[in-house]
Amino acid sequence: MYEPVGSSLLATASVDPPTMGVYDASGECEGCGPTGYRVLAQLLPSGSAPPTDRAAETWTELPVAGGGAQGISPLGSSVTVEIASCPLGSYVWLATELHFDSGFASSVVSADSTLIECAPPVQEVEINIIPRSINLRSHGVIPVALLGDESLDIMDVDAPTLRLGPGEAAPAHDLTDAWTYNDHLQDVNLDGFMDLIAHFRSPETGIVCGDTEATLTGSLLNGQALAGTDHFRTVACGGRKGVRSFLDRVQPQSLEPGRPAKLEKKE
Ligand SMILES: [Ca+2]
Repeated sequence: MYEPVGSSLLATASVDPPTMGVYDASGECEGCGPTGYRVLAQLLPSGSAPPTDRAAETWTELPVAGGGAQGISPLGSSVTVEIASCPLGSYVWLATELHFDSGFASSVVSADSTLIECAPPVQEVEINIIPRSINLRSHGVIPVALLGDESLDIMDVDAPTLRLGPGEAAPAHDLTDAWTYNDHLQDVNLDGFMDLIAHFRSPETGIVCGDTEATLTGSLLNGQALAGTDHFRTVACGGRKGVRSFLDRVQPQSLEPGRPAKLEKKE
């Protein structure tokens, strides 16, 4: 029903066209239904019951792309509601307010059309992939420093959620253990803000020869996502050994131990 787009959320609400009435000779409409509608949105804390306040005037009008809250949309059409930001854990309720020739209805006619959980935007963080050159043939660990600063208290990071690279490698060490975690804290750039150094097994990161950057993702203890990217270069990738290493990765593994996988020849 919704999809996050950057830091905004989109939702769609629509109203089915009612049976229209009949205009008489004087232009008066007998039994005419509403001619349009607009959508209003309200933010409520997570777990709240549906809004009971059905007075449209008291609802916050969040920006609605396509004119929903700003104008009248024809019945049967869809309206996209764009919420630029909302507090963590809050919900957005959409309400439909019908429009008649004489103006908007005095109250919200539908207050439970769509329920959307708000997701906070991803917090950009600064990371430092410590080896500037990565030798993928070494199959070692890649230490990555997540740098704390004015906007990131490193203690707010949910360290076990950190993942590196397209393979989303998890930390090689058990950062849920308090002693292990403390061993990984260090102010690596001597700026007075504590940093966290996590290690990732290079084969698990999905980093391959020729890659020049990798992204560290994870979340804060409050659930907000974080992400940071750093650059490096891969070494020992050229020559026959490099090609061999590449083929080792792309060839399927044999299902039977001890027997190498073979590519089937087409007849
Ligand atoms: Ca630091």
